[in-house]
Order: sequence, then structure tokens, then C-alpha cells
Amino acid sequence: MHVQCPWLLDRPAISLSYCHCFHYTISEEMASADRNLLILNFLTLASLSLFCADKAFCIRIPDRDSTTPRELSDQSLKTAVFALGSFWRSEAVFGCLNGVVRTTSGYAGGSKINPEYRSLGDHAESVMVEYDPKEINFRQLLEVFWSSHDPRQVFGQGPDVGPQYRSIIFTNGTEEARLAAMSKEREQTKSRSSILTTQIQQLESFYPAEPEHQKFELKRHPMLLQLIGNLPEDELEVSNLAAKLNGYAAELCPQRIQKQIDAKINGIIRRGWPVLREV
Ligand code: MHO
Repeated sequence: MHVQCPWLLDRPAISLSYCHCFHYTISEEMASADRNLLILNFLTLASLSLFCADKAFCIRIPDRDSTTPRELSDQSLKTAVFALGSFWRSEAVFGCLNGVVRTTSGYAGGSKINPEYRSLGDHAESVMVEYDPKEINFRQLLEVFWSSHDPRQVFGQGPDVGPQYRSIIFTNGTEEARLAAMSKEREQTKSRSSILTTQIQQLESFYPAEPEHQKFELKRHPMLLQLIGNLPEDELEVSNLAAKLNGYAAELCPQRIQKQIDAKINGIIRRGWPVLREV
């Protein structure tokens, strides 16, 4: 009979997989020699099971981390939209997070129908983030939003000047609006000397930007594109791996993820195997 190793459940090192071990029942009537042998076997199996944490010796059932976006039904995903300056950068910031499945650069927050990059009207450059709510939530996305730009800057973000770079949290209604307002209040208390310019708005429409603005940072690195098999544009736009590498290319992933991807890529370069399937 198989049972899950109970002593491994709380070990972060194996949170990406489950280890299984064998379970024995020791009967009272068993001859003592048999029983000793059985106990020895059990102890051997138990110590082998501890190696599960080191990846090599156990049966591994991959969890959602290695699930490709296509295996997740779109109904189980949630969507959030943020504006925080250039959408090239915004897409990279969110693309790298675990739990974020897809990202799209686009235009939102204005009234112009069918905006384009050279005539976006009153829209702001924005990013749409599709995420798995079992892995990351709106609150955590808000934290990333606040820590990834300067919401006190008026009429622009960094070197980019103009209302298209304004700071906005888009929401889908009361609960998200409440969380956004609470997080803004909290941020404002950290910044006594200036007023946060961030607006909180119900999302009306989101217009995806032109293909050349999607995964822009990744496209600046032909080697990375090649590593994932030079995907055609339509696949690149929905690829979870491309969203992650887009963040990596801009060096905007959390440091741990940045290093993990570095190591993966170096391994591939050493082995000469050109296609990266997951990070
Ligand atoms: N600073 C950027 C702004 C680009 S953006 C997508 C630039 O290089 O022009 O608006």
C-alpha cells in the first residue's frame, strides 16, 4: 500500500513534488526474526525516502509549477490589469512571477476606440496579467505593482514623460477595488512627503498592443528566442515560458528566479541542447 511520506510534507525543498513510500503493517504474531527483518527493511526505506528531498530517488508527481498554460483551463485563471509606465517593462515585471500564466501589453483607462501605439489617445500603457489564483492572488500582485514603479512621479515614469505612463490599478468591482484602496492607503502612509498619483479604476476595455510590443524585452535577445525554439508570434504571445523569459531578459525577475533561469540556460549551453522547455 502507498502512503504519502508525512515527515516530508512541510519541507519547502520538495514542495514541487510529492514523494511516496511504502507502508507496512507489523502483525503481533509475526516471528521475531521476520519482524526484525521487516523493521530493518522499513528503516532502509524510510532513510531512502528522506533522499526524496534531494530529488533523485523518489517517484515524482509534478505539481502545477510545471503545468503548461494549455493544460490549465482558461476558466480557472483570473485576470488583472495594471498601468505603471512603459508596458515593455510592466509586462516583464509580472511575467516572471510564479503563478502568472500569461501577460499581454496593451492600452486601457481611456475612451479612444482601437488605440494604437502612435495614437493611443487618452489610454495608458498597461499590462494584462492572467494568473492562477491557487498560486498567486490579487493582493500579491498589488505588492508587486507598488514595488515596481514610483507612484509619486507626476506625468510619467522614470525617463518616460506623458499621461500614457500614468499609474493605475484596474479592478473588476468591489472586492478588488477595496483591496486596491486599502493597499494604496498603506502605501501613502509610507510616503508622507508626497501624494501618490495612482488611480483606481474599474476596467472598461483592454486593447492588446501591436505584436512588436508583446514580449518586447525577450525579443531584444535573439539567443533566448532561439533557446525556446523561435516560436511563431501567436505562440510567443500566449507562452508562459516566454512571459517568464521576458522578465528574465529585462533582469526584472526576483533574484532567486533570475539565478535559477541563469543556471538552466548555462546547463543548456554546456550540453548544446538548444530548446528550453520550462524554467
Ligand atoms: N522609454 C521607452 C518607452 C517605450 S514605451 C513602450 C523608449 O525607449 O522609448 O512607451
